[in-house]
This record gives sequence, C-alpha cells and structure tokens, in this order.
Amino acid sequence: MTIELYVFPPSPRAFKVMAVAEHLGLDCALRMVDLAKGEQKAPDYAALNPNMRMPTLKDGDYVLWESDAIAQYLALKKPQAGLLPQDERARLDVTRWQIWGVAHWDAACATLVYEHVVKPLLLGIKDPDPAEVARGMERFHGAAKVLDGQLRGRKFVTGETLTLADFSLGSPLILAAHARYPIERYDEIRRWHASLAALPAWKKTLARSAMSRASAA
Ligand SMILES: N[C@@H](CCC(=O)N[C@@H](CS)C(=O)NCC(=O)O)C(=O)O
Repeated sequence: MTIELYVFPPSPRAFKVMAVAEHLGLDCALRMVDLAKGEQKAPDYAALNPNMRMPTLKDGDYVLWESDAIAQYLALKKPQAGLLPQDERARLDVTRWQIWGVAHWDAACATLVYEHVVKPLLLGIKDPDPAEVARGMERFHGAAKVLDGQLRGRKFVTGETLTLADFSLGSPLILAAHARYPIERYDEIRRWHASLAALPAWKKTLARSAMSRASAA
C-alpha cells in the first residue's frame, strides 16, 4: 500500500515530511492541498484533518496529522536509518527538540513567514504589520539563541548523527531569505543549515517545493 502525503509543497511543514520520506527512500504519493485555493477547507479533506491544515498522512485506513507525528511515523518505517534512535534517551532527546520546535522555533519562524510570505503571496496583502514583525523578530532571537547554543560543538541537533530533530528544526529555514529571518549572527545555525542543504534529499525536496512556490505566486 502506498503512503499518501497531503501537502502544499512550498510550506516548511510539508517540506519536513516530504524530505524525511525522500531521505528514507519511501515511496509516497503526494496529494496536493493547494492552500492558495482553499483546498484545505474542502469537505473531503476536512474529514481527514479536522484542523483543515496540512500536512496529513494516509496509509490505507490509517490517517495521521501533525507534521512531527507524521515524520515519526515515516521514520518508524525504516528504523535502521536512525532518524528516530532506538535507545530510549536518545529518542527522547529527538522528541524533546521536536516539541521545543513546535513551542518556540516553529512558532517564531511562522510569525515572520506569515508577514513576509503568506500575506503577499497567498493573501495579496502587500505590507507586513510592523508590530507583528517586531514580535516575530523578538521570538526568533529568543529561540535562535537556544538553538545556536545547542549546535555549538555538535554536528547535528542531538549530536553527531542526523535525526528527525534536524528535519523538524531545519525545515523552517527553507524560507529564511523570503521570511527575512535575522539569521546573520547565528553562526552555528548557518553552519548546520548548510550541512542540511547539502543532503541529496534536502536538495531534491527543495527543488520540488520551490517549483510549487513559483506556480502558486
Ligand atoms: N502543527 C501543525 C501545523 C499545520 C499548519 O498550520 N499548516 C498550515 C500551513 S504551514 C496550514 O495548513 N494552514 C492552512 C490554513 O491556515 O488555512 C503541523 O505541524 O502539521
């Protein structure tokens, strides 16, 4: 049975699950949920995901939403790849950083993505709200300091090996330039991002994501 991924490829949360699937060599069928056309609100889709947000995974009768849970599901299909370590403490470390990502990092990045990418490209609103941009910048610096500190002396987020924590926390960076993240002073984040960007799966997924962004614009 082919796993289906319902995604809007330009989104970092879609990128996360697509890149994990690509890295693992899992054969997934991509089902486009075009947020620009409001397809997330279609009754058939809302029946799969009551949040009316993407991504969503469907594997036969099994349906799963929340991008980090989807990433875990995919990683469990190929445990030997090590994206979700077998060792309990190592696995909890990955989970810890994924949860931190949702609570702090993704939330900060999403504010800037909304103001600088979603508003102009999807909603046709040209000018960002300066108060929201200031709030996004403050949140970004707060989270970036923590992540930069964690990466000091480590190749990847949880140590020397690539895990889901890297896909989860790295995915918002695909919009770093468009969303104008103030990333210049965070040397460790930039070094780590460059190593993720060199991964074949990252490159391939990014090309797919950029192509969709161009057609959505
Ligand atoms: N925590 C969720 C967030 C999902 C989410 O917010 N997706 C956004 C796009 S990045 C969406 O589908 N938005 C549609 C809408 O707001 O109508 C996850 O990680 O899967």
